[in-house]
Amino acid sequence: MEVSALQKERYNYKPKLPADLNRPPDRISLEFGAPAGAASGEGDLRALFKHSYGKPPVSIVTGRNGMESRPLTVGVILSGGQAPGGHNVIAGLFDGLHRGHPDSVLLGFKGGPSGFLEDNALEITGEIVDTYRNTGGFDIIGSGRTKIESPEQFSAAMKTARKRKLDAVVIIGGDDSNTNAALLAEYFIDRGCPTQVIGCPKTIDGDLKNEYIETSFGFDTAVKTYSELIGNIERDAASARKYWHFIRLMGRSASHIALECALQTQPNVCLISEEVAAKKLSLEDIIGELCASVTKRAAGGDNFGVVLIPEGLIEFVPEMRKLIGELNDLMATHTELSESTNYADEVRWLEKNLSPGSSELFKSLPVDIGQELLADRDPHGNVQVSRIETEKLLIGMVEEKLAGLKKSGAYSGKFSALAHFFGYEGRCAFPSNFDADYCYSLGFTAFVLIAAGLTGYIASVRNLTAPASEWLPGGVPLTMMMNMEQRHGASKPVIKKALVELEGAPFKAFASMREKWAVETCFTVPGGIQYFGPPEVCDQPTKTLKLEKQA
Ligand code: FBP
Repeated sequence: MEVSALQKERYNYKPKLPADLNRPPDRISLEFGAPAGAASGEGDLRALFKHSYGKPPVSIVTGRNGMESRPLTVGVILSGGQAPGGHNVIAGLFDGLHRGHPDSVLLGFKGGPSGFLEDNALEITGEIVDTYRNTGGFDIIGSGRTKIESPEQFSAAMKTARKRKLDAVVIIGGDDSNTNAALLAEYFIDRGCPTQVIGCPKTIDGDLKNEYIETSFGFDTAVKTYSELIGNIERDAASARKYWHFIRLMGRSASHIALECALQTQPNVCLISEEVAAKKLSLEDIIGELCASVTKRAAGGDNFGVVLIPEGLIEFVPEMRKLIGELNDLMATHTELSESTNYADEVRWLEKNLSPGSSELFKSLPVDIGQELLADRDPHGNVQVSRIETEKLLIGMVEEKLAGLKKSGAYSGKFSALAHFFGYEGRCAFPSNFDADYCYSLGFTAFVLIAAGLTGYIASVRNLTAPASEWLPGGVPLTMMMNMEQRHGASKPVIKKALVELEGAPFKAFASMREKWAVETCFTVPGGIQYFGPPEVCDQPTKTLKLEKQA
């Protein structure tokens, strides 16, 4: 890849580290908390994680540790969707390992967990790391969505770990990948394999967070990138005064991205999937809310506006959830449906096999949406929501309802809508200073946890609304963040996804303003991420994080 002027400057950016990490390795020490269990499912988890359950959380503090410095061989895996800052986790890990001992080796497994199973690795040298510092993307080694599930896969993972004589492997991923990290750590201990396993919290969706993980990395940069684009569209909308922009935003399940973007840009409407599910709102209810904003604004002469839609919305609308669930089951069990390429045949077949309510709903959907709902499933058998153009579905339904209102004389405005989807645009942006610093600190923290001999832990850095020097690094046993959930008919240990809390401060802040935003033009234009300049502009965390910490 060609190197831009900004990239050259970013190579020289020195990520800020918490004071407790910014010391010679023999002055970095660990303080252990009280051994702790999971919030729920303790009995099952204790049985599944015989060796790794009930360990204490640790804080990294300043102090003599008396640890002998020795060269370490560590593997690293990037797992799942790209998130800005992944390269800095690797840079922090690399620098930590080399501060610990200059002969340490870092191996990057290529293309995600499959690279680990197939022992496809690259030695990450200083020269390589230097060309990726503070850059977006995961291209240093690539990523993938393979899950380590079967006994054969666990055994292949152990074979690589033993062959490469790995002291540790760091898995950088979301809730599923970190669940995998916990299972792998337990498996290795059980089989006497000395490789430690450490997780790192990644996902732009922001849904890997809890008491110990304040935010997942990548969320900060992604929401700021989308907010810049939304703000620009808002200004265009207010200038042209002729379009309604319907903007769908990534976020597989949770609506954190849409909510943060709404707090940053103050659109006319932002739908929140978790609220739709809690209030059991139907598609008709949602269209009612959208039309109320359109008609009220039109009455004041404003035939323009901006609507934000979380990509997971479709699965949170009760009747759509039921339809998608039935489609998932039918596609998993009937090859005539999953392998068919003729849409008319599929519709005829579905008419006979869906429940009456779902069949009616399916028939009422535009052909494009029907086809998207029948597209290939992800490796877990779920519909790929990033491929469903919910924004177009909503525009079509709003147009229909407005036509009815026009006939009855209740509306006389003009409605011309444009559809957008922002997702991939934000996943590989240059990490904001926050993500650059946070990720580097996470990587360095992972090194300290490895040097201390821990396994089955996730790197955690807290106190993130304070200046980076006051951040608090540490480690949390992965099993502490787990519970048991029904997945594909079986009870499985998983790290709980953090959805938007309707009682949480970010949602309440939004809910207190949205009636005004729906009618008036209150747009705010945040502008692009600033990498150089005063800290008030360059180093601010998200509004979500600030509101959550204030609460
Ligand atoms: P992760 O949870 O793996 O971080 O990925 C999140 C995400 O960006 C979602 O927002 C989106 O639905 C999905 O990945 C898209 O996946 P893909 O990259 O496979 O198209």
